[in-house]
Amino acid sequence: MEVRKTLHSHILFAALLTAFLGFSYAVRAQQDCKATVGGQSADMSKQAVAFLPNELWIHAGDSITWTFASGDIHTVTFLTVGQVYPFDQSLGCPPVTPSGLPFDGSSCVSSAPLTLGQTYQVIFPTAGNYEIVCLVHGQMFGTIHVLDTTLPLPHDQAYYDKQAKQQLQALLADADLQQQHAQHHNSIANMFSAKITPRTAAVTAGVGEIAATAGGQQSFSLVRFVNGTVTIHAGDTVEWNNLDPEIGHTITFGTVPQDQIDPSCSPNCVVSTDPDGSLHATITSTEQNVHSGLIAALLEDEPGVPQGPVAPPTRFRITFTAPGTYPYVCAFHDNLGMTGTVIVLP
Ligand SMILES: [Cu+2]
Repeated sequence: MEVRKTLHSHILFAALLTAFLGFSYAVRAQQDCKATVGGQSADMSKQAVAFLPNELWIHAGDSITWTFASGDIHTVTFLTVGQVYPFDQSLGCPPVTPSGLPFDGSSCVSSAPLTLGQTYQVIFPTAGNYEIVCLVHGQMFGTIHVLDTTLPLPHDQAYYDKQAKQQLQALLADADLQQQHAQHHNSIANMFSAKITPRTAAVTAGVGEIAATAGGQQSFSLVRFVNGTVTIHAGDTVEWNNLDPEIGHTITFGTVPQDQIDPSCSPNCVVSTDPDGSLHATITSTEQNVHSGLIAALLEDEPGVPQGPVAPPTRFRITFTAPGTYPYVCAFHDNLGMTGTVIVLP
């Protein structure tokens, strides 16, 4: 009974699809390929910002179901050729489209930002080569090759499963190297900062690295404040920077504000700009809420996009005047455990 019902709905679906597309559609077994979006280490500190794998070959009429595998959010999005990459990921391409719709290049489809355990399916009725993008991470993309049903497929599901696993391992394996890299940068930052302000401590908010396959780009991110617990004396300044080419972070003390992109400080304090472009706040009490806004490594230049000012802010400094314990978080990644503490001694 149930089998017949399923079969019936499949035939009905194929008939509807044929009618919808307006051409003769040979009814054949539709394959559903499985792939993964993102991946992470057990403690969530290491994030693979990648489609895994990021290149697949399927037949026209087949579908792909992506399973999201990280606490960090991503989208599965197919834009049309010529469409501008949208700024607000929550709006979709726009709009956010339901799982299970066809994409043939004529109008965009996009999941909402999704996380661990959620799935999203897209059907590809028309042969062609399509780019898959993540609206959260500009350097996370891949290619879907949709071949005519008469052509053989170069790989099977077992191959893609193996590739997904290998690519995930390769990205996450960079972690130890990157951590050392960050610690090295910390000592360098200390040296340079010491020339600006006596007794300046430095913290790296995240480290990342971009990798590529022939089908697109993937990246690794260490989503942690490296040496995030610092002990200083009243009057000292701590400087945070971000060495991740892909992911932005915040340095947030107290309540996370509504506007997470722009810097803010309350009550009775301001975030000012140092002569070198760095943001700078002074905290006089543990009761104050200080938010850096988005801190990122300087963005790459994009062909066709006019040269803008040096943006976004790449460093955040706070001068602490009162002894006490000051916990802080990254407002974007506190769910992944990205936290730190500044201990201010007299
Ligand atoms: Cu973060």
